[in-house]
Amino acid sequence: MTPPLRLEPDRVVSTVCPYCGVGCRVDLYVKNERVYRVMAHGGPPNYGALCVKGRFGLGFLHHPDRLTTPLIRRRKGGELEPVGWREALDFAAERLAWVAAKHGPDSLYFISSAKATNEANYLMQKLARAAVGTHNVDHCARLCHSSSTAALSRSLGSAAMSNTIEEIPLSDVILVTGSNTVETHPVIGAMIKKAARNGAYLIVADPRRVGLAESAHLWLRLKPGSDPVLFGAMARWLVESGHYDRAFVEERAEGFDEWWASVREYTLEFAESATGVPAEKIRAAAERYAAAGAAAIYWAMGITQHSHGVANVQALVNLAVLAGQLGKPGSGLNPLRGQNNVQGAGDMGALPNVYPGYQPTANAAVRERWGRLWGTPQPETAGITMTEALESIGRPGGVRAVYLMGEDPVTSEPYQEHVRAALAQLDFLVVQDILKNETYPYADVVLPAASFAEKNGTFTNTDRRVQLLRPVFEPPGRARPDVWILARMGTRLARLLNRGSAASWEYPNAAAVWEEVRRAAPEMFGGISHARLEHENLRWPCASESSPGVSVLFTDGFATPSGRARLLPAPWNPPAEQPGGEYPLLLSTGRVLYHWHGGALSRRSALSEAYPTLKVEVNPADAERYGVRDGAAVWLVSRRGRIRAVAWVTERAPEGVVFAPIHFAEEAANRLTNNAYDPVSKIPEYKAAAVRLEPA
Ligand SMILES: Nc1nc2c(c(=O)[nH]1)N[C@H]1C(S)=C(S)[C@@H](COP(=O)(O)OP(=O)(O)OC[C@H]3O[C@@H](n4cnc5c(=O)[nH]c(N)nc54)[C@H](O)[C@@H]3O)O[C@H]1N2
Ligand SMILES: Nc1nc2c(c(=O)[nH]1)N[C@H]1C(S)=C(S)[C@@H](COP(=O)(O)OP(=O)(O)OC[C@H]3O[C@@H](n4cnc5c(=O)[nH]c(N)nc54)[C@H](O)[C@@H]3O)O[C@H]1N2
Ligand code: SF4
Ligand SMILES: [Mo]
Repeated sequence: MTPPLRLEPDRVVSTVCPYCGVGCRVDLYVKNERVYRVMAHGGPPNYGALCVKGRFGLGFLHHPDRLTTPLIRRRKGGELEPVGWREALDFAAERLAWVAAKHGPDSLYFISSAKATNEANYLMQKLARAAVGTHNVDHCARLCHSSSTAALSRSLGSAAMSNTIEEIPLSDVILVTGSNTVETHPVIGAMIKKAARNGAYLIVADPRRVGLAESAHLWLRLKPGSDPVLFGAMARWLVESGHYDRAFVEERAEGFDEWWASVREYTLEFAESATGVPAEKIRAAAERYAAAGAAAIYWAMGITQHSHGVANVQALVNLAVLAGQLGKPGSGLNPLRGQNNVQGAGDMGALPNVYPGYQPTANAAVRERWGRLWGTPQPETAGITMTEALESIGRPGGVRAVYLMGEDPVTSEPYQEHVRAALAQLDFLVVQDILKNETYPYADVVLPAASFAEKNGTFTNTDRRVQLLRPVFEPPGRARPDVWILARMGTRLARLLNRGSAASWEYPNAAAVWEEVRRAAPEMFGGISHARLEHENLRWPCASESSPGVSVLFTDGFATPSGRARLLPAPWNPPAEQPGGEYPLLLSTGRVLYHWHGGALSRRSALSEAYPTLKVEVNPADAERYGVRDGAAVWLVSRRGRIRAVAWVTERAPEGVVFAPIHFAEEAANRLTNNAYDPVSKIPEYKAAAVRLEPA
């Protein structure tokens, strides 16, 4: 029950929304130890705005499914039973150490969390690298922007958004592609719509008629998976017609000849046939984009989540470089980061190939430096990605034990049945979460964590803004902050595996962890302290206490070894599974405004009443072809499984494509999806599987 709004709060605490990467500042109004109202705090990054999730989505804090006590399963097949912290931590550490001793450190895998703080992510990768001695650590960015990271890092040397939220009004042209911004980054979506009303030219490239397509001056309804041709043809046309930024390319880029050879075929006519977008619109989009004083590209999962996701991002990078749309306010490349702290989890080195601050694990001098810092030698063997780890379970030399923090692979990884089979084969699984999610039943140890509202620490939003959390409540029952748990696990594993000193795991609080991050990655974080964050807004890179941090990236050079941007071919390949025969439709999966991923958080809040059932978008022509009525129950069937949903017959979906939201664990979209991966980024192909539609 929501008490009346005029209620006098016991206290109002200002903190950060736990849902998306916009990182809105929120004021939580508390009465009788419950949040009864959420208001925007004012100021950046959200300037008074909030979406429904920030406002009405925090009910999970008080939900009966909160984990409140540690649990252990003494024997496979036995029950989970409540125990004290000491017993749970000893039990987990002894078994992890036993697997590491018997099968080697690389038989362990550490899944960190983009929902957890920077400090917790730092400790998770330290647990893997220092206490155990493996680079086997990753987080959900693998399923998300790994394709962006791969392409941006090799071409520009840095993978973060090059512009900031404040620069949205400075762009003359905004190109949004593969991002349903209005529903997934709603506050940024509203800012883009406002910019379009105030004179910016808005181009949207998306197969679906998503919210932003309605506000666009130009909507390019491309066929799913045809992005390299669309953006390759735009870039090719700019060069052919002389509209590209020749001076920029000559002074600041390299690789032109090889790239040019790779787009030979991509004439406007060819692009029209491959993408379904009229040549005239492609030409207009290219010319508008290149002619703008400042033009920014925003993208998300429609670009990255393909078995050729890296090529998709590369095509955007090439376009920006050829048009010279980089390194100026309002002009740049902007991967919209999804989770509240996915930027931070990467920054903290919760990735198999980099230490905190993106220092490469492949570099011996870097490894030596970290070895000195932590007082324990660093592994030379490269780490594997989270998706590779999952595929390796049950195979010779594969992963045998997993430490999982704040991630729900049963709902979020592709091809659910094979994920369940893999988890069931593990020797040992630790689940550290705030709630009973879908993966929890597979756990051998459950460690109850404190939520964002019950701990200290920092989140880094999509435009590199590091923000301080403030505790609103005590954690429920015996739940403890992730940092508290990981530090104790570190002490135990370091001792059992005889790696480094237990003293290096003594942290009185989250701020002490952050101080270690500052010392370890000074160019990025040296100037940022918890104390400064109390009253200042800071972005990385921020090297000194007197610096306010950097907003626009690449103003005077790229972060590549040569300082130049690298143009690279972006080959076009179709999705791994093509519609046809028994499975004539293409399934695209994704999000709606009201819900969050597998629903662990949002479906335990008032949002459940606002959006209670799974609806799949079906184009009217397909509805007629397969005998499906609007509002009727249907089956979606792929080679890997089937789910039941309600049909929403709508022009939002293009003909031949059905769109299913991922938020309903009991009818999980990932029962249908294909475990095909991009060869470089190892991202799953969530945006293309072959399915059929049946009336239920
Ligand atoms: N409400 C809500 N918001 C969220 C989340 C959530 O669960 N719920 N999750 C957060 C996270 S972690 C993330 S990563 C972001 C994701 O944010 P988005 O990427 O905006 O979310 P999706 O629903 O996956 O949308 C993908 C978009 O790509 C389009 N698309 C599909 N296939 C193609 C293609 O082949 N080419 C192109 N160009 N476009 C295509 C789809 O039509 C859709 O508009 O959202 C974040 N925000
Ligand atoms: N078919 C399909 N599948 C997809 C996608 C898609 O578009 N289509 N998108 C992919 C993408 S982009 C992403 S990011 C993933 C997301 O997939 P997940 O990261 O697995 O999804 P979440 O529901 O956000 O799970 C986070 C877990 O963290 C827990 N949690 C929340 N706060 C805390 C905390 O402070 N501490 C701890 N320890 N736990 C906490 C929650 O209870 C929840 O169990 O899904 C991927 N899966
Ligand atoms: S836009 Fe994102 S950060 Fe802001 S209130 Fe909504 S979910 Fe929270
Ligand atoms: Mo994501």
